[in-house]
Amino acid sequence: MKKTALITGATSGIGRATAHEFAKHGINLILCGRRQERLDSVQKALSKQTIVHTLNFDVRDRAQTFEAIASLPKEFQKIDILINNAGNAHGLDPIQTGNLDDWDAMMDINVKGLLYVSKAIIPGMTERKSGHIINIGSSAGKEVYPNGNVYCGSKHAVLAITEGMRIDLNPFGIKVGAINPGLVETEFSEVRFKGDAKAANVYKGYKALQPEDVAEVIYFAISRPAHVNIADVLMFCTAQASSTIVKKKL
Ligand code: NDP
Ligand code: 8X3
Repeated sequence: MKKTALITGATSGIGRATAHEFAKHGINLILCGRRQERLDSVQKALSKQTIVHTLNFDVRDRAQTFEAIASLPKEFQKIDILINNAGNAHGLDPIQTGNLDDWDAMMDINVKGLLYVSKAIIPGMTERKSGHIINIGSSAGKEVYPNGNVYCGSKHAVLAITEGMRIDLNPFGIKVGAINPGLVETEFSEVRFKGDAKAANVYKGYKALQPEDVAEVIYFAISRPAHVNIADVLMFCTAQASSTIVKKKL
């Protein structure tokens, strides 16, 4: 029987690549994001391979999130796989000069948004006593780097929440895991630097992970046999050794 996956942040980067990877394997898709034209174009591209439904909502908005998920047509209501991917860094500033709006965005999207989406979907999984949740953390959730303060805090929170989910959902046979990439070449740095030209330099001089590399690992995790749960993965591009050590070809 075909499975259904809901992917947040499916309009770009890792989420969009995961949608493509899942479509290749015939998984039914619920794709989420705020940019409707992007949702439409991903839906159009993947509809030849699988059935796709899109949901436009801001994960920061609790009511919108619950309403969107409650609005799913019958054939999409049984969600087998949840990929909590929506998120970004906003700013890269020392704690003493950090911007409060950036801090709110990171905690509200990366942490509270993930919780709202999970809260809307987990009851169906516990009722059916099956399901699989993958939270997209980060190497920043394992290692704090200079000026990363609040983003790193949000991703450490994602890891703690992942572990908590795995413990609490264990009696229901629900799998929970985190995939934690290092530098991935997506729109992430454009968002972090708010369109500033320095975003273009982040992935220069070495080959960063590509979103498809992460999508393949996510698919690996969700395609293991029933008794296997990939609990935690840290993945870097070969040039990266830690959050602060990247071998550039200069
Ligand atoms: P992108 O900027 O390319 O994609 C971010 C996605 O999140 C977009 O689809 C965006 O959709 C969605 N999103 C952002 N804010 C909201 C919101 N308020 N409500 C709903 N959706 C939202 O970045 P990545 O693909 O790189 O990031 C995906 C995840 O991977 C994030 O959690 C990030 O922290 C994590 N990550 C990224 C790494 C990297 O180096 N790129 C490394 C490690 C982890 P839309 O704007 O349409 O709403
Ligand atoms: C994204 C990777 O190193 O910019 O989570 O924090 S990093």
